Amino acid sequence: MFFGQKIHPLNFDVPERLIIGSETVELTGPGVQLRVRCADIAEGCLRLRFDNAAVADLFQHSDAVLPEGREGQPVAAQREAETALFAARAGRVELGAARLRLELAGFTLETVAGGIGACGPALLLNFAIAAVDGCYGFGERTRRLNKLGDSADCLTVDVVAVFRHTYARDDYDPTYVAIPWAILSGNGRFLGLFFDNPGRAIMDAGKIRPDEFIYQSFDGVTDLYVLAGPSLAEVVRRYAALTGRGPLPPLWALGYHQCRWGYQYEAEFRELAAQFAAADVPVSALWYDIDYMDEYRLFTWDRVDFPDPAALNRDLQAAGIHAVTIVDPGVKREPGYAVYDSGREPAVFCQTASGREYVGKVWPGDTVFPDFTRQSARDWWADWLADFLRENAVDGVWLDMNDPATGYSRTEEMRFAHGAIPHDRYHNQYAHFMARASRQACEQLDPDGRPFLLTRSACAGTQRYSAVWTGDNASNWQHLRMALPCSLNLSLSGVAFNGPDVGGFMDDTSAELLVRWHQACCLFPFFRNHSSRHSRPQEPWQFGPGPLAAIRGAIRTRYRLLPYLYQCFFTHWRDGDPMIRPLLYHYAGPEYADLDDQYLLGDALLVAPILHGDGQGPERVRHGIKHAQRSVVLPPGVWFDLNRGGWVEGGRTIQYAAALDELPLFARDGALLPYYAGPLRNRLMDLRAIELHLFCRDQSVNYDYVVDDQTTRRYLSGAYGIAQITAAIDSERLRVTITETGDSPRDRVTFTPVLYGRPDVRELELTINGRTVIRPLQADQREWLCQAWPVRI
Ligand code: MIG
Repeated sequence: MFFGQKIHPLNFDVPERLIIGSETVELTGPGVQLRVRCADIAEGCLRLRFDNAAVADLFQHSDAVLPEGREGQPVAAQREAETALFAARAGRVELGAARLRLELAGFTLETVAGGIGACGPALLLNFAIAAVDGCYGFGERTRRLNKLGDSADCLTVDVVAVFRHTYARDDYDPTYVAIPWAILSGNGRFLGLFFDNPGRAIMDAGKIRPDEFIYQSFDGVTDLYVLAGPSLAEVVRRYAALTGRGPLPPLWALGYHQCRWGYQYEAEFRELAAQFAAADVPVSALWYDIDYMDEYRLFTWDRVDFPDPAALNRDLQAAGIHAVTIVDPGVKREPGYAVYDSGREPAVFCQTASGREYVGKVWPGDTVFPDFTRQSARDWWADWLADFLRENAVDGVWLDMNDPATGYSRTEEMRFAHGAIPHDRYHNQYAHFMARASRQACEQLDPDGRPFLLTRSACAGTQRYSAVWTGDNASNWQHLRMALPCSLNLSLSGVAFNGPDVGGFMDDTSAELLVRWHQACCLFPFFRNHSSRHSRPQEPWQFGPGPLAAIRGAIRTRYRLLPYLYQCFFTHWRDGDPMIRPLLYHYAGPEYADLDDQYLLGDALLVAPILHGDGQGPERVRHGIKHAQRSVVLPPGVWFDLNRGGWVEGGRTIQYAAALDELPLFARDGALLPYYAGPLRNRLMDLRAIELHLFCRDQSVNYDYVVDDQTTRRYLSGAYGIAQITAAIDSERLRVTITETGDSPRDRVTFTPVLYGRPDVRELELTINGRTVIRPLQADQREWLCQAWPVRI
């Protein structure tokens, strides 16, 4: 088997007969015996379960769906001529012997003739998609946002190990993350298909056969969850409700992170902190890659290079910098090494079919792998990890190599539950259970705190435990451009908290690429500069003062907007909306179907970064300075150009030229952007003084600003308040009201309005929690900006 190979639809046996029971429909024929059941799961969500008689390992589902979504209410099958009909609450399902028709929220999807089949334990579902005009989701993918004409192999792999010679291109498949989730669009409506099967599966959206969407699992039971729209937001929110929304991280995790494979000595970390201070660039965390360990032994430090890691980390913390360490799953197989010894007796490691410890070959040499699928192994891991974090004052956990990477040892021989369960069932979920065990460690350590974890591999549902970065990219423009659709589709696939290695991991970056990468991703949920030890160093100051100033500008933009990023994260946790969104999340029209070189943060901020280098695309010389030019699709309405100042008419495509230190950024009329306005000092920032930037030309503003403690888990039980903010212009007067409700002390945050309005507005009427003041507004010389007004009243 090599990648790119598929099962040919012609090799599938197609059922010929339909036997309708009360809750079960059997589809049978030569070589095929399938059983289909339907259940109501939640509002707008139904499930079809496909049991295949040829499947030996009858596992029901992966760990993707939250426990409350796993049972559901069986829907009775009714006979209607030659068809079984399931009238589920979410929609209508018609099942023929080899035909399936779904109708949910006005979206109809039907298989091609003979579109249900089996080939031994493999299942085939083949839908006609001639009327479908877009396909999104697919988890972490290369290439473009719209997956029509593309396909996805849902198998987690260590990309660079597998695609050693081609990783720097934009077309590898599979990736580190496997999420068999597709969102189809047609006629302005959307429908979601989540094929919950823990094993490998392929989705092909018209690549091998135009106008056909083919799903094929290789084994096991497939639970097809069908999620209704009609809007994209509804589909995405339902998926998030089904598989879990990302919990809030600590605020510092939303800051800027600096990492590099190669940082190796205590002095280097102290030097880095000093360099960030000297460069006047805030940084929230420094990361320890594998070289901190004693010969790659988990939960150890090289005591020559790091004599006292706890003291070092505490010193960093005093400067507002957090410490994150890499943690690989592989444990060095070395009798006498305490971690290995302690796992042998309770047999926490994966075994082969005959019960030997499964041995891989990774960084520490011969390596064994905890069987995270078992609670006892998770407990063992959580104890070790919690002790390690506590003893060394480590704040965050970085989970790598959990695809799982086993080096030259055949991965398939690794089995679970003392060798009883074959590899396939948990391959894609290995990282998921590792993340679950690691989160357990963090919660053990600090039951009321918010852990921060980052993982490379993931499957559906992993967002409940960890953020995801998109793995080893390369320092080239193609990979920068790809970072947008990749993170956007991952965002549409439940993993809101994600981002790439900024600057590129493999190969040498350049000054221009590094700057543009920082600009493109400075408003991504996760923002970390990371590079390989074999590449040219790429900390913000490595290319001299000009590029440093541009990078500093991008990083500052992020810190200024930290309150907005935090609000977007809160919205994700509460409602399931991703933080970054393709424009089609909010705007309908063919011009958005493929648009993936610009994105929205929340529903208010449009980011259109420069994604090409000198000489690669349009450019313009202004005031003697070279500007890279790009087109920006501005949706209808008026937009405020935050880079240059001034309102721009939307509903059209404009050309925008940006110098190296410019990032095209637009706020929509009617938006509110909460800004941090104090000094930027790593994580030592007080978010209780907030500027409310009100974009109010023709539209009024309506915004819920969430107030909580930003550090504990009390928000989970509703301990947060909401400041309801409205702003409207009434002839010469701007009327702003702020009313705090909910479970949080009032008047804890000071809000200062800043109006981006019209020059004829002369007066501010401000009401905070019932108290009103009226003050004259002094217009700035710039006609659109009115003076900020301190508002503690
Ligand atoms: O075999 O720990 O994706 O971020 O720097 C390489 C060293 C192992 C792969 C990760 C990368 C990390 C690197 N790791």
